[in-house]
Amino acid sequence: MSEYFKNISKIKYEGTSSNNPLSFKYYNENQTVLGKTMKEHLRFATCYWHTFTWPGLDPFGGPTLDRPWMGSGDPLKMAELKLDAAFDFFSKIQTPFFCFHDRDIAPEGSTYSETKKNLDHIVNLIEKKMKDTGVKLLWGTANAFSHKRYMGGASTNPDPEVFAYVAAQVKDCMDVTMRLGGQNYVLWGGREGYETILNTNMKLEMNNLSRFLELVVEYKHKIGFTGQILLEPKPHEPTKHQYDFDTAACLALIRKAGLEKEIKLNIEVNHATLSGHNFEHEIGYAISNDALGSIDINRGDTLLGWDTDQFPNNSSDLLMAFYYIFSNGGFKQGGFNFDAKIRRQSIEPEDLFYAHIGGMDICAKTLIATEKLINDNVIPKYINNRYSNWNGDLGKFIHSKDSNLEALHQRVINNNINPKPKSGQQELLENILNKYL
Ligand code: XLS
Ligand code: NI
Ligand code: NI
Repeated sequence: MSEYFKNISKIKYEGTSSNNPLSFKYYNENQTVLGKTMKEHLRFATCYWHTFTWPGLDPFGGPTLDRPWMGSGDPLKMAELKLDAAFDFFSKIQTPFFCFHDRDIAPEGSTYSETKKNLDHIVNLIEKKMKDTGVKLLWGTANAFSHKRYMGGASTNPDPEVFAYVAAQVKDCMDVTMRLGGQNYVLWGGREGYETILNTNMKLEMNNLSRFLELVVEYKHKIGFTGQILLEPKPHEPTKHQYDFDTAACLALIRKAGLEKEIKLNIEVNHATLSGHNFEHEIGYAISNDALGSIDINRGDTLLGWDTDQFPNNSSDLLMAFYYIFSNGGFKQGGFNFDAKIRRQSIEPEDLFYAHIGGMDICAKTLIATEKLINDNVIPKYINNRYSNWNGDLGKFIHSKDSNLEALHQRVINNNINPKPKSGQQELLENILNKYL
């Protein structure tokens, strides 16, 4: 037990009639939905960075979150204190998983070897905590963006020494992720992009990024890591242009490296919206290309143009994405990571609980609605009907070896083809969907 969360006990399901703010209203981990328990379907993870490492800074103001492990003591002792608080939190909120960056859990030292020593020290303690609490690791990742050595990018840096440095860091982080039984390893570019084309060799940078992906996959096989390797799209922030802009751009990078069988995607709600898409578009695009690996569940703010990383709180933002995910079998190795942070005025320990409770409840509520939507079979009925002619003669002919532009030209003339437009029925479908929200 940690001192910090000592006044809060394990959060229980109490249903919608409860007025206890420290209880779940919808998330009932053992409730069966679509043939599995909520816990098995949702595979929630708490993230270490926003929840335990972010001190409440914004570009105009310093830290607002007064946490015992953010004091000025010995950094390694502080990391131990943070670890106690984190595992106490995981056990009380009951997300079965957690996620981390190497630098969230252990501080950098003055040399690479010292940094590695710090990491190993903390990982030994994490291993024990995981054993004692049963909390598992959804994924690990390397922070290759905070330190100034990465200001010009990591694998896309103009300096090959930075490439070598991030390669070393990712090797260690993959080792640690594997040792802790991580089910995925995530690569988020951070600064794998550029600020101005005036100083940038784009072709070289993109080739280097491709080489980096190759090295990661090669190492995965070398050590026998059985988790998924995931790339996380984000259009900008911190850099102006990022090579991993959205799902489509990431798939182009992965295919350029010939790694489409090896790398899948970790899709984040707020990154989807920043790239000018909505979450369901990014999910649908990934699933249509067999590339969905896991999700970072959060939300942005339609009035703010940056990554606000708020906790999700609205079923209508999530329903169609959930529908896509769960009508395609849900996650096996992936899960729902709360890559989300409380607002900087939410300074009490309880605020961290309210945030996660709200996020878990809205996902549970949406999952229940998704079950009904899937079982009622309304959407496939409309979609199948809309595309049904593709099962007919002409549809089959178009995909056959005998078809070509001339043959199709001939058919239009011979069969007097004259397509009649049909309604897309969008408003009707929106009204139907409303019944499920
Ligand atoms: C930042 C990203 C980051 C990744 C992990 O915007 O979402 O948190 O998920 O590096
Ligand atoms: Ni984000
Ligand atoms: Ni993320």
